Amino acid sequence: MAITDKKLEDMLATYPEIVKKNRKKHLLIKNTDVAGEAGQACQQIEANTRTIPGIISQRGCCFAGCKGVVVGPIKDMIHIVHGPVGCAYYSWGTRRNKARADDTTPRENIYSTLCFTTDMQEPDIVFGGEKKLAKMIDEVVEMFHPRAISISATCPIGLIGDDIGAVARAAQERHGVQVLAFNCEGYKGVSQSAGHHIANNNLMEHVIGKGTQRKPGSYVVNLLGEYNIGGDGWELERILEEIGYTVNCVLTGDSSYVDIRNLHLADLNLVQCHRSINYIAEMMETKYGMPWLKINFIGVDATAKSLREMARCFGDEALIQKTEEVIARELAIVEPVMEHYRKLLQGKTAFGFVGGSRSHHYQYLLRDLGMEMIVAGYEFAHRDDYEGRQVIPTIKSDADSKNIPELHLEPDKELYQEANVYLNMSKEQFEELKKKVPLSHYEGMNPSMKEGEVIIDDINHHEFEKLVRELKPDLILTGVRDKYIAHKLGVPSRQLHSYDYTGPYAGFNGAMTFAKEVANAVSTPAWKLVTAPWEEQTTE
Ligand code: CFM
Repeated sequence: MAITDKKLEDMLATYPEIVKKNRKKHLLIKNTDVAGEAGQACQQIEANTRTIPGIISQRGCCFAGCKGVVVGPIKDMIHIVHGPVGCAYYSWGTRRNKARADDTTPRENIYSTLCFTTDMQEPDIVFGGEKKLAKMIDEVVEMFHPRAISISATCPIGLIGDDIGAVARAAQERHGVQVLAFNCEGYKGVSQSAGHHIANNNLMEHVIGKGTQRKPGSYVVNLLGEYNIGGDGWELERILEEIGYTVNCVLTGDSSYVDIRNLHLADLNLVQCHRSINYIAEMMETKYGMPWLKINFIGVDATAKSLREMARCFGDEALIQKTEEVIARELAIVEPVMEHYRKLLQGKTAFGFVGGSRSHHYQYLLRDLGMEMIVAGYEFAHRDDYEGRQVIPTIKSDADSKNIPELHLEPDKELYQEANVYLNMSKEQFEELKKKVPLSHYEGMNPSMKEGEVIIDDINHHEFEKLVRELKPDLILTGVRDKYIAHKLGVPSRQLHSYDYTGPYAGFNGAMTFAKEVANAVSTPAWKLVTAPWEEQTTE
């Protein structure tokens, strides 16, 4: 069932004029005939701008994006949250970035990433928290001997002006352990996306490129923007290693500080989540010349396609052959399972409102099951995640985006190599390759959606409810908070940040898990027993 412009107008009708005008720009019905301004390939959408105060959105803060998403999973560091304990609560147990026990450090008995907070109290806010922070660093060094330490600042730290950079430098000198200071106060930027950028900058400037150990192997790759939620990264490592790749480092799912230092000692960067990590991919291309390839390992066909594109990058016949062998062997197992669930799910519809990449990636997995995501949106993505990277130069920066520093890097005098050298081919071959595979490019969500489907940025509860009522999807791929709204409206959901504590969903094994869980969710009769609010109402 398609939606009309009129219905979307009705949905916005309840807003005051100024809000209506704003929200209209975050919303479109896919129509290939209407390209964006200035001859762009697809319709323009507004994104990465402030949520209107008073509207409940699904976004997080800058601190969440820096500490919670990018830095927090690095397992051989100690992560210090400099702020009140309430902020630090958000550091524990909220995101399922799984990690194997790290038994190569002196802290071999620790089986989890470690995070502490300075627990800023009122006197610390009044008189400053720098001494408290310095003392905490001394204590964690003595007790845990971490390889490195991160300090992430939460809102009050920026407000009172603690100089966490100076504390970090002094501690680094005292202990000979690298201490990274992240000025990722929650209020910076408009969402967690600002925190991704701050984390990317700091890792790029102070960690990446400092190591000297290249792992053995002819095809050494980094997997960027993969956070090992529910073990996704492990499933991908399984497949990649079987084909013959060496996975140098996964950024940052189950990653270690040591591996991140050696990130530049690989042949190719693979980018799974473009939103959170495209800065590092691009900066490494500038500084080291390392090529990057946008891949998507969510979905059976998408995974096979990405593996084939990777093999093409190396252009090695043996690798191409081995890739085909592994794909064939995996498909023999996966396809019958998918076929079984496809019978239950064919023709069903879904909505997807997740973060900054999953609402696109999961469209492929749903299509493997005969399902279609008819309404899709991101919480905090930028226009390039919707429209493709080519729009980046046209995105107007505003006061919020200017708040986040851009690093201006030069090619490294010793380590820079041409991209074709990384991939062991002539320049001509490399130019040919670029025409065939998405090197240094991401096409965004819009091109993969079908005519008449809805794209909506930073959706709120009112719009969510209206769209559900109008289009009655069979499934909603949700965030942490809107999951329960879906349920109250009588629609099953899968929560795509933590996978409702199952997983993995990536790769071939992940697709089977997802298929089973979606089939279970959609076919349970319980949803028919829920009375949606509008079913109780006789008038609006
Ligand atoms: Fe990237 Fe992520 Fe996502 Fe993201 Fe996130 Fe996440 Fe996400 Mo939750 S890094 S943008 S900030 S894929 S934590 S692992 S699930 S919102 S869609």
